[in-house]
Amino acid sequence: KQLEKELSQAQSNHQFHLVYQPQINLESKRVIGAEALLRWEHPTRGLVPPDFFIPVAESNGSIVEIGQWVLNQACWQAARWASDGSPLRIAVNLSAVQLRQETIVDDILDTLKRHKIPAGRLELEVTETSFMTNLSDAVAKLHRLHKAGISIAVDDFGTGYSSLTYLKQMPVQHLKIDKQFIRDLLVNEEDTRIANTIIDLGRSLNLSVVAEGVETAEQEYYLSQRGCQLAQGYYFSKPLLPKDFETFVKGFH
Ligand code: G
Ligand code: G
Ligand code: MN
Ligand code: NA
Repeated sequence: KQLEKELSQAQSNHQFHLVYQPQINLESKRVIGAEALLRWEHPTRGLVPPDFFIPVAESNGSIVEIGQWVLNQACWQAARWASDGSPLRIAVNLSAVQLRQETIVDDILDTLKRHKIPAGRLELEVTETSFMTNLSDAVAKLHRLHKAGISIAVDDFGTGYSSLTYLKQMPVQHLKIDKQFIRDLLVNEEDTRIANTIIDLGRSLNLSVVAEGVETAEQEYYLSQRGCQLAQGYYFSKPLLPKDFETFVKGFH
């Protein structure tokens, strides 16, 4: 309850900020974009992890407003980077609760327009659970977003109630292999097989595959040899403040 009250004031008290984790193309070894991740700097508790406060925001509905702030902030940042000569793709996490909002598609398209961001520059990360509550509604909304040029990624792929039916109906372009399968990729044979299967599924459905949580050169090498095109993780960089992200992009090759 106390946390809920503090969360409701976090936005007006300017306690939120975004960090950006580079996404790397494993073939070209270039930074192709960034995932925007929300951080809550609490005056006394310090940095509150999103895994802790996002579920609270989802259950009381405040994620709708917070999510709109995130999208707006990420688009503002993307516009700045574009005007500085680095037009990067920005991936933003979209909660299932946000996707259920009636005005969500218009809200997203308005935000892009306001910041003059081409729709192709935005990627939305949704989880498999987002499809479950109302499949036809989710399909319709994602189709509208996709038609506008926005790309859709399935986040944490393999951890939810994955059904290949969803993949068939959804206008999805990217699968993100959850970091739990990458952690022991080269140690646990089951994880190796699961990662291989997701990479092969991506290839056969013509979806690009992003490995999350890549922490070692060996993991990067394996994934790149196995045909996984994109990766993010501490091996390349942790999520960074905008200034540090810019420095990272300049120095990465
Ligand atoms: O940044 P970190 O890896 O600690 O994020 C933990 C979880 O919080 C991840 O599942 C991530 O998707 C989620 N998360 C981070 N930022 C956002 C956000 O802006 N919106 C939503 N809905 N989830 C987020
Ligand atoms: O669920 P989602 O993929 O949106 O969340 C990404 C989360 O993973 C963020 O909280 C981010 O800080 C974290 N993360 C990013 N790279 C790594 C990594 O290499 N290892 C681990 N353990 N976590 C990571
Ligand atoms: Mn994500
Ligand atoms: Na994930």
